Amino acid sequence: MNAPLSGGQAGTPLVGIVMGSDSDLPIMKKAALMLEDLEIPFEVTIASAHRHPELSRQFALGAEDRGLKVIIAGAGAAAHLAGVIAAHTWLPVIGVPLTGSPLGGKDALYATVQMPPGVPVATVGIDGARNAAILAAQILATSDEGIAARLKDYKRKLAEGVETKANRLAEVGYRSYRKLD
Ligand code: RP5
Repeated sequence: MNAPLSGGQAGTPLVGIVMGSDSDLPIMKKAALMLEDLEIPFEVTIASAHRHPELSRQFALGAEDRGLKVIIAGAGAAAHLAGVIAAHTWLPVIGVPLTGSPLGGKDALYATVQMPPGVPVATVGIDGARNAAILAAQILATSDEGIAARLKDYKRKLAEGVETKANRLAEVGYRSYRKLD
């Protein structure tokens, strides 16, 4: 039993994005878009630690053979997906706790981050799908000069954005300043 996979960039996927439900896609899509920007091939699918544990297990067990180097797993509520994936592979797993439940994501945060010793999940902030993609890229960049160069460029643009805002604030003053998009 294999999860049907949807791809991103051309080439063998290096990052696997998996989420607990299609209702997670609006947030998890941000990870996919970030990986696209960084030109990193990835796959995307849905599994569920509770509703379809076998599919989640098979996704994790096959990840290494599919060529994945990092897995990003997002889920909301009692979010055990990232932990279950981490239990079935030695590949680094980045967990994305998601909002949407009546507890607003704190439940997912605790469920994702608080793993037992020996089975870590590198957990980003609530709804931090974009950061998960950047962290995945940083892991890949330790052995890929092209990804490292694109990451450096991304970080340079972030810094330029701060300077642009600081210069504009100095120019127009805090009373007239309007937030930039
Ligand atoms: C979690 O339950 C999913 O990751 C999702 O965040 C939440 C709700 O799922 P749906 O009822 O929308 O399918 O397992």
